[in-house]
Amino acid sequence: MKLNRWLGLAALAASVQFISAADITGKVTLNGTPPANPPVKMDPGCGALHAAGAQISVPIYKVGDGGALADVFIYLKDGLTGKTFPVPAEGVLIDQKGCEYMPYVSAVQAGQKILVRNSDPVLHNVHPQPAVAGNPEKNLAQLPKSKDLEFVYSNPEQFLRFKCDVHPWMFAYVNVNAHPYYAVSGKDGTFTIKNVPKGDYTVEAVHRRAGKAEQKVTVGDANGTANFTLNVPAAK
Ligand SMILES: [Cu+2]
Repeated sequence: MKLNRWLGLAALAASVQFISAADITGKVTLNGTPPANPPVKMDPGCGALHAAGAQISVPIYKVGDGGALADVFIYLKDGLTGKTFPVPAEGVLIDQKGCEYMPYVSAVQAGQKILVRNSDPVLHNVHPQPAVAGNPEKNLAQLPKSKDLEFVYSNPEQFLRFKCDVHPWMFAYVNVNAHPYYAVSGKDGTFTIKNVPKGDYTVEAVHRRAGKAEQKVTVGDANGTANFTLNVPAAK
């Protein structure tokens, strides 16, 4: 009886500790001047979906005021070993609009649905090209305004590339993460990783071209902070 009660209290304490959580917030800044994003020359069908004379480019570097860097994937690199997490039932949506993938960079939990929509009046061909073994490559035509396509990846993979075989400028990158503690930086470079359990972590920030950086963060009762500076790589 005594033992049972003790076990009960221990379990309660463990779950309380796990429930007790705070956010990790921060900002990513780019150091240096990045190369210009490559301009896109759309075909007439896609071009007609944009204002006349609109300048469209592949958004490799999205840099805001003071070097604020968007589309950086930030996640807890370690500190969660041995823990498992439920997969959200709701999927993450990528829309094809004006012959661009929106958003360009996103993130899901491994096993979570990625929904790809075609809001355009033209045919797209959705072609994910995973690089991690066990994540299947697919290649599916999608008629205008047809049903959303669904993709699921079981294995973590950063910047898993989706391309369109009809429109060679169309790319999207999805970060498939092992657990729910991640974020993608916004236009102002900021991010929030929500409800992180108390603990000591390594937080890593990764950009497709500007590389990565990491730092140690402790999450207690108060929110943790992690600001990152990434560097424009030296020209080759
Ligand atoms: Cu397309």
